[in-house]
Amino acid sequence: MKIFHIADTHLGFSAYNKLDPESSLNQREVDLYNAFTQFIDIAIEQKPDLILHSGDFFDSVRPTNRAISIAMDQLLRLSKAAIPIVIIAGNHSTPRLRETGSVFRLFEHLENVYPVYKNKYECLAFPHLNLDVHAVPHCTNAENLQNALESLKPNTSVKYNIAMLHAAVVGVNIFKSSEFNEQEVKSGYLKTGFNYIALGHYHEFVKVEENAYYSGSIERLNFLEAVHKDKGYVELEFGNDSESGPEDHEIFYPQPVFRGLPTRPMIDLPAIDCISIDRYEISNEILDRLNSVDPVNKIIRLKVLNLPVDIYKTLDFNQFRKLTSEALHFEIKYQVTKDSESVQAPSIKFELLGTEFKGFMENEAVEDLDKDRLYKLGLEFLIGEKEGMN
Ligand SMILES: [Mn+2]
Repeated sequence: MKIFHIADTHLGFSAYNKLDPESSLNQREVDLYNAFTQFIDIAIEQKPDLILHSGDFFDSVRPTNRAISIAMDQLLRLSKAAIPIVIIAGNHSTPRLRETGSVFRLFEHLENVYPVYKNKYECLAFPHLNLDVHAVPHCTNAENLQNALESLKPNTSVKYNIAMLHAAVVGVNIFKSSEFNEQEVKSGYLKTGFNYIALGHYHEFVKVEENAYYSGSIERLNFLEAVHKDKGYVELEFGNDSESGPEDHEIFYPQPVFRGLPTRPMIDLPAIDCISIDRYEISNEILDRLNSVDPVNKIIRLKVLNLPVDIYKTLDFNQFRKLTSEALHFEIKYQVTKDSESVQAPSIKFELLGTEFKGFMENEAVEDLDKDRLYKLGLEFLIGEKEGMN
């Protein structure tokens, strides 16, 4: 028996300005569709007995029509190939209000597609595999989550028990991603009685317990993920000795094999700390860094720290841009300093929103934009105040 575990496909995610030349859609949006479609291609070819999707199927609670239609197309392919897939809701796909409804309801109409999204634990039986899937979706409140976790118990009358969970597991190691509505689960709930626990939420393939793994996301969604080696899915092999029951031997933990999917390169160049170099060499240092990579179709960032404001004003931004014009996305993050003190030092006390924003704008380096106008527009958006207009 072969099982695939995937998670955090974030369909509908988009970023940066470049468009895909073929479809004229946002290139990153297309990248994620492509990665997901490639996974489905592999599944159709290899015919696993079951696919587990551990949440954040879509990037948002209200996916676009396009994201929904691509998802439906791909799930239909699995459905027609009679490959069952269980999908649990993650924090990116759980509406906070019941009235919002869930897009996962649509999936209930597809044969072999089992969405779990109702704020509670559900057990799905696959008798032909002698297997139960115990699924805990993202829950909208702590009480529902607690109830769901307490229902999470292996069924001793089947041979295999698999649990699914979309959460930040907190134990010896902490697998959080610092999102607003992530739910934390103590590692004690990852019980040893399950043959496998398919986790979602943390975007890197990682072992959490002997029987519990995050499969990670299928693309790098921000620069924190630039260091992640590979993106893909997990393949599990359960052997074919379906005659003996679970009480006959010790619990079996399959050895997961990580399978990479092709992703777009994301490079966070080594940061330049201007404190450690001659101030008149800063521009050359930046150029050296930019020349050290082939930028074509890549996502690249460079951080320049402790940059004196007078040097910042002399930098040739056009030259930097030219060097990286073939990148899918390129950004330099400048941390500018005045009078030898960093202006981005964190302040502990928070002022009124307008005051905070003013301070932020004063210290933020703005390239090629009318800073004054940007400040006024920002203020208008943030607090509806039109400064300087009577
Ligand atoms: Mn996610």
